[in-house]
Amino acid sequence: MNKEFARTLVTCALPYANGPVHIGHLAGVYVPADIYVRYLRMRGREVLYVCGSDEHGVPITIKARQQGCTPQDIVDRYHAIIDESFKGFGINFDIYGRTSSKVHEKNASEFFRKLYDEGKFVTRESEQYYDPEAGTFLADRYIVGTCPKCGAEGAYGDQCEKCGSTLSPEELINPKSKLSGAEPIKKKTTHWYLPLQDYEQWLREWILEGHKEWRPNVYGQVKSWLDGGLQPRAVTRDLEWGVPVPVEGAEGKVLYVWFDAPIGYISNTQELLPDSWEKWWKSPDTKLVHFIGKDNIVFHCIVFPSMLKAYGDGYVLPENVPANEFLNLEGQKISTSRGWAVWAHEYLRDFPGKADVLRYVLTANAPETKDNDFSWKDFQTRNNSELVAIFGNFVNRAVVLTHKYFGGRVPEAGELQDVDREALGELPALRASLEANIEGYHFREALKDAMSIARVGNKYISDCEPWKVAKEDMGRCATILNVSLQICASLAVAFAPFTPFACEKLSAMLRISPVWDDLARTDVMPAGHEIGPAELLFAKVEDDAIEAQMARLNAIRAEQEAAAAAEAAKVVAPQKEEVSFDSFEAMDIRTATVLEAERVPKTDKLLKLTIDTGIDKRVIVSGIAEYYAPEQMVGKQICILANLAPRTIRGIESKGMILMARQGDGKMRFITPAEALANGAQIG
Ligand code: B3M
Ligand code: ZN
Repeated sequence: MNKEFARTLVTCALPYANGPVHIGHLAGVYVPADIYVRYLRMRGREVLYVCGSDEHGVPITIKARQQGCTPQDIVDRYHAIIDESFKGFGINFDIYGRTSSKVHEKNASEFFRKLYDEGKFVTRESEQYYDPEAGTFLADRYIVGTCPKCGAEGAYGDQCEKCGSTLSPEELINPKSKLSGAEPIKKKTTHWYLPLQDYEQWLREWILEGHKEWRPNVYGQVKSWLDGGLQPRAVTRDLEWGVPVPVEGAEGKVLYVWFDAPIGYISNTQELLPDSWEKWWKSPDTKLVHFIGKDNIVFHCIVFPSMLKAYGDGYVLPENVPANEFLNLEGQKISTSRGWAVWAHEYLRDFPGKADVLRYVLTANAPETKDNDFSWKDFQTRNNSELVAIFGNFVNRAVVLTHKYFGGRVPEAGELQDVDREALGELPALRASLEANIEGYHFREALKDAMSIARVGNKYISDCEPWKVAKEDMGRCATILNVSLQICASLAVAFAPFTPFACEKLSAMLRISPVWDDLARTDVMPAGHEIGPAELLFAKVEDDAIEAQMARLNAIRAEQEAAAAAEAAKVVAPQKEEVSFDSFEAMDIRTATVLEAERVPKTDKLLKLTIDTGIDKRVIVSGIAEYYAPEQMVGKQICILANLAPRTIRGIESKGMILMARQGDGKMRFITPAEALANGAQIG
């Protein structure tokens, strides 16, 4: 567990190239991985940082069909967008490859072939849905129908997006092929399966016994999969888009995307280092760490390791899989189909020069142990009252005052006082804590440690007030600024994994090229060293920027609510129990006209209506004030149940009832004859 490794191989989940990446992806996978890698590099460790686009799978083929282009067009477009976004956030992989590459096709194909040749798969025949018109098997996603759980139309064969239920295509009511609209039929097909149950015991020993230090959410998910008993898992699909199954008689079949995608980590390494990739994948001295989101745990902790185990040949297994939970947006689950997301590339467009701010906020709120929420208000607050008001403000004061009093040269420190020693004395423990937290994958806590250093500095300079001291004791002022500048230098190191752009700027401003071991040192800034002009590290985020983001989200929310209301309106109450004709006949239903209407005092819902029933003039108290104002009722012809037993409501005797129609969302309207009739006309 505490083995010393010679090198670290860090992989990030390969994003599907069927859409841009959003803050959920950044917070869950890429920002934490990047912090980790930057930290290791600063510590001089040998690191390889591998990612790439996942360019196979059914959703890509669906998107291509929707847009009338080829799957290749789709992946080309999104691969470029995603690649660009990562760079914009300073996430610079050693390679950002693609699973549609030649190297990958060959590698994944050979991987399958070796397992196939060695008899590591079992085959199974099963019945699967087939589109007789399109002449092709249908992936679950290609079958739509009515959800058996909630009745929503357009549920997919694997999931209903309305109620979130996991489904199988067999459960759908009125299943239809998305390709042709035809009713799918069942047809026999054969696939290859990896018998995961054969690896169960080994997985138990390796993870449940050997990796108790893994995050509880990861360990717990693995345990519950293992306790539930593993099943053979299909590794091929009837589909045209993907890596062809390299076996005779497998025409029209490709490798299942979750079989080929993790092999993509290896392929991308090969692409980058054709001659030395094995050092990264086959040496026991390599520490492999997979950064992923929680929905990928089973694939990285059970399926891929079993594949590697089956393959043999000394492949390394992950030393840790620090999977994160999910990030919500303004209290709602992120949903790409509904547009409920903050897209990485749009953020970079809307907040130029503020990549660090999002990195900071996503780390401060990282969903490390539970789902967490991103809100624009919190984003603004964290920027303005933490990055700007603490970190930025401290650095700015130290640099500006050094220019003001000492011509931009680091002043010599005199004898240190308690307050100086205390401030500097806090740094080593914070450094140690920061290091332990990053090495233990607790990035949120690590960021707090970095921020604590900024707080120490900010408090120190506020307490010492060098701008006042300068009036009477320049020597003391020099000491204070010397100490402040040393803390600034520590900040340039401590924050570098988290906010790399600001730290580059800070180092350039201080004219230093700090290394990790400069963190917490007190002599990084030697007396006489000339610093550059002051520049702001962070700028305030103004209200209008936040309002613009909220306006976009509010519009989506309003659209969702309108759609939900329209759906609710359509819900029809089930038919009531049968009644006899006599019971119906017993009801005296008639036309009548409203003569006067007024609110019943101290109620929200009740109107007192005086009506002409043709038989008499009478009062009916009705609960329609929510829907009609009194003046809207006067003069209207309505229908009433005339012989309902009288009731006293709020001291008013009500004789009869007004007939109202009520739809699924509760909206009510009174019933009026198609053309005016005499009052008292009988209905029935
Ligand atoms: N393409 C990402 C996802 O589930 C998936 C990861 C593959 S990693 C080998 O969103
Ligand atoms: Zn449903």
